[in-house]
Amino acid sequence: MDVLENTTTALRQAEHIMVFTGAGISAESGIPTFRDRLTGLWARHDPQRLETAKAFRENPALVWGWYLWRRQQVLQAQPNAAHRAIARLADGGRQVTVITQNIDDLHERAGSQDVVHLHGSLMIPKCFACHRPAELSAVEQPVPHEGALIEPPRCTRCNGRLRSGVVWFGEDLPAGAWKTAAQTARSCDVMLSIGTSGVVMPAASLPDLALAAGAVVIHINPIDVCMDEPKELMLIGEAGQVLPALIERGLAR
Ligand code: BV8
Ligand code: ZN
Repeated sequence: MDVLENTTTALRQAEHIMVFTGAGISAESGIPTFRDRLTGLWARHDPQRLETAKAFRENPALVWGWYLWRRQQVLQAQPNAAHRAIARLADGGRQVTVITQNIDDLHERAGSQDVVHLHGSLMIPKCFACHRPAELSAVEQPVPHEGALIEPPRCTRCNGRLRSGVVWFGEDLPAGAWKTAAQTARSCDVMLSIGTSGVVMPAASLPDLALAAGAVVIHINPIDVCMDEPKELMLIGEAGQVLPALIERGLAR
């Protein structure tokens, strides 16, 4: 049987589907990924200078400004056909768990429920000192351009600086999020692994956990990221092009 038939059969027979996404699923919404050579964020920035607590300590205005700029991009973006197809997947009466590495809210805006954010969210800043969540709406600041230096607002409880609510390199993942993700990987029948280069750990170990537990893992990516394990399938293409047709076929039982 060919890959399309295998993926359709796996989806039709699945009772519990894990959807695991990376930056690639938001690429067609205009949100830059990290590693894509020309357009990726890391082609222009060193993540160690912007995505660590040390970077924030050394230059809070640069890091705060950078996350405000990225949040502004997300607010100006729309969910794409891939996000919408995933939201429709739950209509088929199956259990669908969305676990994302992304810090945008495009899955939620497309209608997916209970999305698990392994690496936090751009939408909920918190205090760097006491970790109290803050209302970003209370600190709206216009971001003139990428790289703008913007002094972070202060925590109303302890006067510490506010920081982005994302997980930086060297920081632990939210305990509940990682526990849910690992449990889901071990119990799902099918994992759709969409738009991820599989580099950042421990998130990148989730497809291996699923394969080790006997699930079928279907990768969707313009680049072949398959490790050629027996129950791995590779659909080469952009998520916005591939997913809608795959979900329609998979939903029809
Ligand atoms: C941790 C939020 C325990 C922030 C992110 C030394 C010290 C400490 C830790 C480490 C260390 N060395 C290594 C580590 C572990 C480290 C790590 O993995 N580093 C890597 C660089 C090797 N991990 C951590 O630090 C994690 N914490 O380990 O805690 C600990 C604690 C203390 C001490 C030791 C250990 C925390 C990692 C979380 C980092 N935060 N995001 C922000 O966004 O600014 S990571 C960020 O990068 C994303 O969330 C995502 O996870 C990752 C990027 O990966 P992708 O999403 O896959 O995106 P990428 O651009 O790479 O790929 C896009 C893909 O899409 C490509 O394949 C492309 O082909 C494809 N694509 C493009 N277009 C489309 C498409 N696909 C489909 N359709 C399209 N249209
Ligand atoms: Zn505080």
